[in-house]
Amino acid sequence: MNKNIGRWTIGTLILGLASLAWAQEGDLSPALNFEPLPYAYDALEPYIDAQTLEIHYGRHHQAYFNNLVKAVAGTDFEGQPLETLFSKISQLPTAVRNHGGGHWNHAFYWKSMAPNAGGMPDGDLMAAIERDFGSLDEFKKQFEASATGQFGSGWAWLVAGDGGGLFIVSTPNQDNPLMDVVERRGTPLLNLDVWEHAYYLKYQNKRADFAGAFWTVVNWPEVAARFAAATQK
Ligand code: MN3
Repeated sequence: MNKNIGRWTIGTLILGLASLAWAQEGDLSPALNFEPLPYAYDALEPYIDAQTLEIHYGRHHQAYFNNLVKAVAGTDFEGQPLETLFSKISQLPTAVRNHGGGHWNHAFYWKSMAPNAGGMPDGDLMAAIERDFGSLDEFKKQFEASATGQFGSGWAWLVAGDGGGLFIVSTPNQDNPLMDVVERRGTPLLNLDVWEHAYYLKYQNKRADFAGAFWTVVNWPEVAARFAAATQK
């Protein structure tokens, strides 16, 4: 075979495969994007061990995402933003609620944490926390109580209501405060996964220890940006 033709054929094949891979990702709704984890698996050590994070992101979150893609494929819901679906989730199939929530909640959770984070919020967010909970310590206490008190699997949330007032809720399974099935809806600012898969390898049954140590990795600048966006609506 002519060497140049050989090179050309291999080059075309590689380009073809690359564009095929791109097309498969690009064909998904923009709302359905499985984003890379924003840090390395060991980046949240010692709070979250690398093995837990790898399994949590690579298997649990990936499975919610894959199942969500299957659940909406070929339906009217395909291509609609998840936030729109959540606002009428009581009328949609359970698979969309469970896997849509599962995907959205985890994507939000990864960004709620950061390496070398923690510390304290400041500015308008801190002022709102002090206004609505009395102090940062009291807020933390109530948030941890919500995380610990959620029976079975679920999430704890800090939420901004319509008027910008802050409140704490917990939700079962993969529900979230954007869904029309929760008692009190609002804009999520911060969430903590209290499914056992989030902590069991390191903390076993000690969910309270896991919730208490959460503050060492909370990405307060991200929470503040969410709060600013929520109050500008
Ligand atoms: Mn989880």
